Amino acid sequence: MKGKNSELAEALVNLEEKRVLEMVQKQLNSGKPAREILNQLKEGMDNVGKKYEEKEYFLSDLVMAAEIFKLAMEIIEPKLEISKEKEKGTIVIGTVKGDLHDIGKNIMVALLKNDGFTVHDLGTDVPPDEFIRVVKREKAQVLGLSGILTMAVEPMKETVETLKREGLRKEVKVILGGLPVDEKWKEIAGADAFTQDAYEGLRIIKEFLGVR
Ligand code: B12
Repeated sequence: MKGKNSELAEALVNLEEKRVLEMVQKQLNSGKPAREILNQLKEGMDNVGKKYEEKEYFLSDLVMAAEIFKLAMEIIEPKLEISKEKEKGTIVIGTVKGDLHDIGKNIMVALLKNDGFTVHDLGTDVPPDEFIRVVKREKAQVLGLSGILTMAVEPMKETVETLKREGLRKEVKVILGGLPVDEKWKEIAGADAFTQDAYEGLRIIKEFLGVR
């Protein structure tokens, strides 16, 4: 298992677009669950990030890796299990102000939609007021805030504060997602939950809404 895992991750780290896409297709054809394939790609992305941190890779390499990840997602997304049930609940989601990373958020959106939730994806660099405007308009039960940069904790906090000011905090559950989020971020931002994993995010959101 490990060997195969790292082979796909390795191909992404080496920015071998054709190989990555072929391997994703092959694994899907052989019946491997989308979740396992996504985990391998995420492992590759983490290693790309490390190489960038160690100055072995440049920004252009990050962009390239992100591009390959997106193409792989296009192959995987139609194969995600589609729920027959609809109207499980309404979620507003986006990447917070100042942060342009959206690969992880897009995975979360894909999983939620495939599970039958109504999702309003506001994209990246979303100001607090915009989140709250759409939460109100759509009468959303859950607000999902994504942030990958360390500075994202501040706009997350600001967004929850805006929600409070508008008197909506009690009705709307807030979940944080992204690479740096942890218990401490949850406390600072005043959120209800956090996760670094989209499948766990799906489980938590279902728990919030009391659906299966
Ligand atoms: C790809 C990438 C980019 C791409 C982004 C492309 C895109 N469309 O997203 C590009 C090249 C544009 C980019 C730009 C930058 N990046 Co960048 N990037 C990365 C990289 C390599 C991978 C991020 C990623 O996509 N991971 C894969 C996804 C699947 O994982 P994930 O985001 O954690 O998501 C999972 C969960 O967290 C969860 N999840 C995510 N969102 C949500 C939301 C909810 C509600 C829930 C429940 C769950 C959930 O589900 C996902 C699946 O399980 C990371 C390194 C790393 N190790 O992560 C650096 C990294 C995040 N980048 C970094 C930096 C510094 C930058 C730049 C400032 C570089 C520059 N000098 O310009 C800019 C910032 C631009 C900005 N203002 O945002 C740093 C951040 C440092 C810090 N401490 O803040 C990192 C850590 C690299 C590093 N080690 O130095 N980057």
